[in-house]
Amino acid sequence: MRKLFVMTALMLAVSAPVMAKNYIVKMISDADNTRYYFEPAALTIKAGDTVKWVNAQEDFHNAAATSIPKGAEFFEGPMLEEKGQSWSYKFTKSGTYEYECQPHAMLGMVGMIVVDYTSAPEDIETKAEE
Ligand SMILES: [Cu+2]
Repeated sequence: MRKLFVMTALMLAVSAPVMAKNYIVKMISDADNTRYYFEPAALTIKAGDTVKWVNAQEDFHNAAATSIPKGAEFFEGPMLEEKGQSWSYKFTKSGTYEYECQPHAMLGMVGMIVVDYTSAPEDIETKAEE
């Protein structure tokens, strides 16, 4: 009986679906110090997880991919203009994603999401300049 219980528990553990997680990245404006940044700027997640970018102040921000794992999608979130507005993206392909806030990229507002593992250099696709 005990053996059966252990076997059943093992089977349940193997077949239980892995719960996808949700992460939040804040978009922060510190205009007094001319600092615009994502918090956290770097995040490691798993394939199937979702990242939600939240505008922390009344300012313009978005999140647009600049380099992605080959075969993934160059995501480009809409411009968020009000405090509390957010945009979510579900990462399904493993590898390294780099992104920027387009209005503040020149001020260093960039971020990185690593999904499962860091991409090898030859597996990264960089967005062509527009
Ligand atoms: Cu910004």
